[in-house]
Amino acid sequence: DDGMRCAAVDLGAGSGRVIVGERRADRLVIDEVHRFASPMVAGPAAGSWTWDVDLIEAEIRKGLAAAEAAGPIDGFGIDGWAVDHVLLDADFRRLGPVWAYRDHRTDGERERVFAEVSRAEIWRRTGIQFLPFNTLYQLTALARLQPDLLARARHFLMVPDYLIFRLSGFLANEYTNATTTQFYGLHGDDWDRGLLAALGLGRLPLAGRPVEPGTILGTIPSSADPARSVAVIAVASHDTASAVVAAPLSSPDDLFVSSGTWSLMGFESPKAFTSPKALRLGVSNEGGWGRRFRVLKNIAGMWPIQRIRDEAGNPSWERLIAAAEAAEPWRSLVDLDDERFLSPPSMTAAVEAACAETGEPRPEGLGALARCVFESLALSYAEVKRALEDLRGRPFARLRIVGGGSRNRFLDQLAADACDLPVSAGPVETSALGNVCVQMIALGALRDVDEARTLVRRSFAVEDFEPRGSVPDPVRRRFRSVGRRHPQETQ
Ligand code: LFR
Repeated sequence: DDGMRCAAVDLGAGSGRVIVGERRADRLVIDEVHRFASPMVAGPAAGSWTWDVDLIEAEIRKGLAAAEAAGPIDGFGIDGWAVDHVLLDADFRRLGPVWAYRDHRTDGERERVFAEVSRAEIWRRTGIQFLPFNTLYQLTALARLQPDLLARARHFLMVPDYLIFRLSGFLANEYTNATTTQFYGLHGDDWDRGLLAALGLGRLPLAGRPVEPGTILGTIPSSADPARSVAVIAVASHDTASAVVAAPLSSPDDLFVSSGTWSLMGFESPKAFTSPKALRLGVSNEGGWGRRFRVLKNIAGMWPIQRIRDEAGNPSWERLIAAAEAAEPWRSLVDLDDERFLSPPSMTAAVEAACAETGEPRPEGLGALARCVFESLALSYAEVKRALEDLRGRPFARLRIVGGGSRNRFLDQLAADACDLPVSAGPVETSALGNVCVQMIALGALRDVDEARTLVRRSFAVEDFEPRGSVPDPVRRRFRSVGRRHPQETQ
């Protein structure tokens, strides 16, 4: 299987890339053949956000052509951010815009749903964290606001499923992404049609049971050489699921953070945690490759600092991080997981307002603002680490930070300090790597995820950070008191 080449499309909320992964002897070599911006686009109403999926599709086509121009490819797969979906009519035409999960339509929707079906019941059935924008609430909002669209829908697809359909004609829902909808039933291991029916969504046009990651959907002719065929593979199409496939986890005591727009902190487990305690701690049991659950929590991630950077006129990351390093430590703290930071008109103003409300000093200047955000993020990591340890009843021994955010060495060190754990940072392109690995498993070039991780470990260096033990207890206490953490815990 030496020389097998797979093209991985990895879609982040903001940018996408097409990467070719090639097996060369005992190494995996990757080549980024195309990268493009795919920002959220202002939608028809105020505070409304959508995705330009036509642009994303066109960029993917360019990327695949570039991949094939560099040599024949054996397979391709698409992974991307979760939760957002596409509805198609009987003629396979898209119905309405593709709403982005930060759109304000779902504000308050969760609470309206709980009046029909309780949180405890939804939790028992799905084991999924109550994010305000889960597909479930997007669909109940749609049923309320634009019932005609739902009535005309004949196909329901998640965004990566939709793009696979556009590129190949194969229609399928993939399992890992399906679990993020919050209407995938943990117990029946299939869509939870009963839950949907109880919420007036009984006619949502779901195809059969979602396919497993690693399913070869079929083949299409290569655009470079029509005599060759390319396998179209349903990978672990949720980007976080793909990232975890390729995260170089080497012990059950490894804790991961998949660091991108969001920071997803968690661990792998053969069983889901669905106790009332798990509900109280606000964790999620997302589906992973080979039915290994990703027991994790969404933490704000890089989004707030990306927004602040934009609002400051896009200084380089180097300058921004250097300014943060030069600012006074532990001066202003905010709870970035407060939902006010999901989609505010100005992130800078939102941080300043939060500081004013909790009596934290106002961060003066970009360095202080960035430091406040990085330190608050690291302290969130520490809180979630504690919650996950409490849940599984065992401490973690190492934190593995993977994904684009792992390049931020300042934050890696803060994470080590706040979590009091050694940190290994990297690889950066883990989602694309996991995408490639699942393709290679499907095509028989890799045995399983364990072999994939061994290959990743051999092929990509990681950087280690030791904790310096420098987070004073009063800082941790202050952080807990500024946080109106996990609002669902109080309901
Ligand atoms: C990360 C991610 C998270 C999901 C969020 C919204 O890119 O996929 O796992 O909670 O985006 O889809």
